[in-house]
Amino acid sequence: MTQDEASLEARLEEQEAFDPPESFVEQANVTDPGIYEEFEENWPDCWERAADLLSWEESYDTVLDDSNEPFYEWFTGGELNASYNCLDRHVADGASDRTAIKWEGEPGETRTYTYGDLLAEVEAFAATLRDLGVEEDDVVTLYMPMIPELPIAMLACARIGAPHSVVFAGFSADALATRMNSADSEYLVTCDGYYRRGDALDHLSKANEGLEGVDHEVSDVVVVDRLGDELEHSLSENQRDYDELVAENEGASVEPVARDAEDMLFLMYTSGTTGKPKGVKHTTGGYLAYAAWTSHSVLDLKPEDTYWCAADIGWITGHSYIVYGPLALGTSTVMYEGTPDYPDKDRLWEIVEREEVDVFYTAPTAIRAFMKWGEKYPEQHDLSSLRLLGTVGEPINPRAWKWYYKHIGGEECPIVDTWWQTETGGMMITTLPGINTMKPGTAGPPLPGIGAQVVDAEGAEVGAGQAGYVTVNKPWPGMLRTLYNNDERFISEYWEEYSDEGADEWVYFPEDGAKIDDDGYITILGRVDDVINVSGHRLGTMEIESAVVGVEGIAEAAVVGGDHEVKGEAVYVYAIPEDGYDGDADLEERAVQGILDSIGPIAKPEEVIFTPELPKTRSGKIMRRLLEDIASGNELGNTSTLRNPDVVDDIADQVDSS
Ligand code: 6R9
Repeated sequence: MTQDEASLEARLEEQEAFDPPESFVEQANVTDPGIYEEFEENWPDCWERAADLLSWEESYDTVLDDSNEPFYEWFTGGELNASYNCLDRHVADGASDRTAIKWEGEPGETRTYTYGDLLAEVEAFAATLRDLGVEEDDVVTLYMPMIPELPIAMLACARIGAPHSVVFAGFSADALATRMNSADSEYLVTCDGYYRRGDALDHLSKANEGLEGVDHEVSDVVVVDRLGDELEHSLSENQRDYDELVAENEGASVEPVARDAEDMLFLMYTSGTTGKPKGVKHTTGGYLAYAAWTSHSVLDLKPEDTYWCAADIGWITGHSYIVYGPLALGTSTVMYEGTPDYPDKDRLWEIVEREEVDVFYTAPTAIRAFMKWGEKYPEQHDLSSLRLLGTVGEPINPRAWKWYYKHIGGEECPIVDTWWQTETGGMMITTLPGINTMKPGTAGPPLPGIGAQVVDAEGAEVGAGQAGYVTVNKPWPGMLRTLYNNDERFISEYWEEYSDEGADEWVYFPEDGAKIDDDGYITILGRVDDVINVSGHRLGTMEIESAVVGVEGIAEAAVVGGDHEVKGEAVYVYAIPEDGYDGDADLEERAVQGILDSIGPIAKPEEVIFTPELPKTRSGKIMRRLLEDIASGNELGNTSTLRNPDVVDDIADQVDSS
């Protein structure tokens, strides 16, 4: 490092606030700081600004209907179709030849779908779904990796008014079955396999195994042939080849079905406090308007941009910010199938350079991995096409923020640190890149019109510098409407905690801890429930615990998150063997396998620690906090109030990091 570079590095390390570069502000979609006040004064009608980004088949009568709180309804009386908004209207505007999706397979092949191509294939697949018997409001499950047929299938479902439920391809067969059962879904679209770090992975066998656990009849299953001859697979009687079906319907014209604004667009399962995943319901009007609005105002997307959100469509980030938001705005969106380190650790930067990506959105866990690999990888590439960077999924530490700012953004791109959730549909707390000063490690103020606050246990706002909990005291268009078939759980999970008794004010509780500063910037501290965040993926510890306890030979288990340099948090399992299984050499392997079978490799534990007892309070509660500290290698506080303080040292001795 030269002396100049060293002093630059030192300056960067100390700098606590960064203003967006002039060159960015000059071209930004939203630059008037008055927008905060405007939304405040004009609430809820301010949300017409979001709705105006869409084309409505029938215009709405009411912006917000709050007659049945907390079952809010948005843009009621309005009718629209999401696939029309993402495709037809751009084609009608003369953008037929503009790239809609630029896909890159891990082995390096690419496919470009223009808006015209995408519309044609979506119509052909929509016709196929109809041939298979899919009707409006039938839930279609899509168990697919990052291949173009996934967004095609999503948009085809949207076109005919059939809600989709995408199940992340990394989830296990059991997880697929649980979600299909919960949603009574009779239709499945899947594929033969996909590539991961050079290997062809078999996906169809997993899908088939999952189907065995489905408790109702499943109609024809559509299988995309991703791997060709790479992996032999045979289709059973009710399985149909995607390419053949689409070829049969080539040139089909399928009118987009006019959906009520409040009709379900999709379901997305996510983890919560209990062992059962929750089916989050999102709607056609509010969700799409919100995804488009935040893509416009926060990601600053423009139709001529090439934009890349390096997430998986199997999670909400991919739904809102690979598919619906960018396509609603007519932007070109990049999709990449594989891992960032294959064939080498510069894969993403190679794509950014080649595709001249303008806006790039990823997770802090990825940034920490890039940092660990070193700046020599981005340095091999010209990243000057980038204009804006974003992060999502977990808190980003200032050091990773600054690394991203300097080595990826070349100190010329603002960074938006966007806090939101599956349930919120889109971004909620973040700076607006054309307006606000950025503070590394701090997401920023709530977006205009968003009533996010930091409160204490009683619901009173905390003062600057103090920690508390995030709440949201006003509804917003992208919010979940309910949990599928479970209005009661919707209320108990999200509203009961902070809403008044007999509620004349309803307050949404996202279960995140946070603090707030003098400028009203919110720093998210992480989940306060039994959810852990592994590499930006949300996992329920209770789900993992029930998988472990289901293993023969395990009597009791506690699962917690421990700090991890790259993943943010990692899974630690503490388990008590049943009598007679103590010292069983296979027990650990079976415990791990139990987790892989019930959830998938994302939940694979860092360590399984066997112990004759778990540390418990005198009232018999497992001391999870203590187990977290042990896993994280933290100093352990006073343990004398435990019923069984002796077990603590035994356990701590076994854990690698302590
Ligand atoms: C979009 C998404 C939601 C949880 C959320 C919070 C954490 C998300 C964050 C963040 C700090 C950010 N989270 N963004 N924490 N800073 N910018 O990730 O949805 O999978 O439902 O997870 O992720 O804890 O509650 P989801």
